[in-house]
Amino acid sequence: MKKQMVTTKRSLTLETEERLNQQILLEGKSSAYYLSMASWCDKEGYSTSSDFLYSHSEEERQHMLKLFGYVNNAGGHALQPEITGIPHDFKSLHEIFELILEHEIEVTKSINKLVDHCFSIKDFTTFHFLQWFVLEQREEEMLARRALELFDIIGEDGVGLWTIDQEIGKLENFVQKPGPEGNLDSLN
Ligand code: OFO
Repeated sequence: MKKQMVTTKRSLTLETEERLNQQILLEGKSSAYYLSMASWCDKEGYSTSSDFLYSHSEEERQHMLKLFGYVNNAGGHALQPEITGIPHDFKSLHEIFELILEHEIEVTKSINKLVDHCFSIKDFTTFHFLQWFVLEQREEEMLARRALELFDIIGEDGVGLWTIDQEIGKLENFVQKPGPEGNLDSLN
């Protein structure tokens, strides 16, 4: 078989590659987590929340693929993550959004650590690439907080839960997303 010529010269350090692969794992987990939540909502009849979470799961997969593209284009190797330990059962719709907010806060911390690492080693290319994720996390946390506010404002009694489910479908209208190629203009 013909041997491929691969240059090992690159700016991306092995440590940064490893950290980016850890972030890939986290984004993959987010996608699987939200898929599991979407399925639970579907089964329980929260159809709007279910649609919202199916599409959110897909969005997380796109976040993961954005990192795949960056790592491989920088001369590294993006690794398909092994994802285990995703729960399938949840107590309530309210619990789901509590868990989403907690999870997104963890993702924000992870992105911040990654950005801090890149800054400390003067890897400004990766630092710049990650700014899209920094802004995205602000939106992700806001979305989960808005969802939880619906429970406080509307209340769960009577048709409350049904109304909350409907309103969750409108949440995407509140947030502006960074552009697909990391264009940050829409957020400024
Ligand atoms: Fe990828 O933003 Fe949520 O996790």
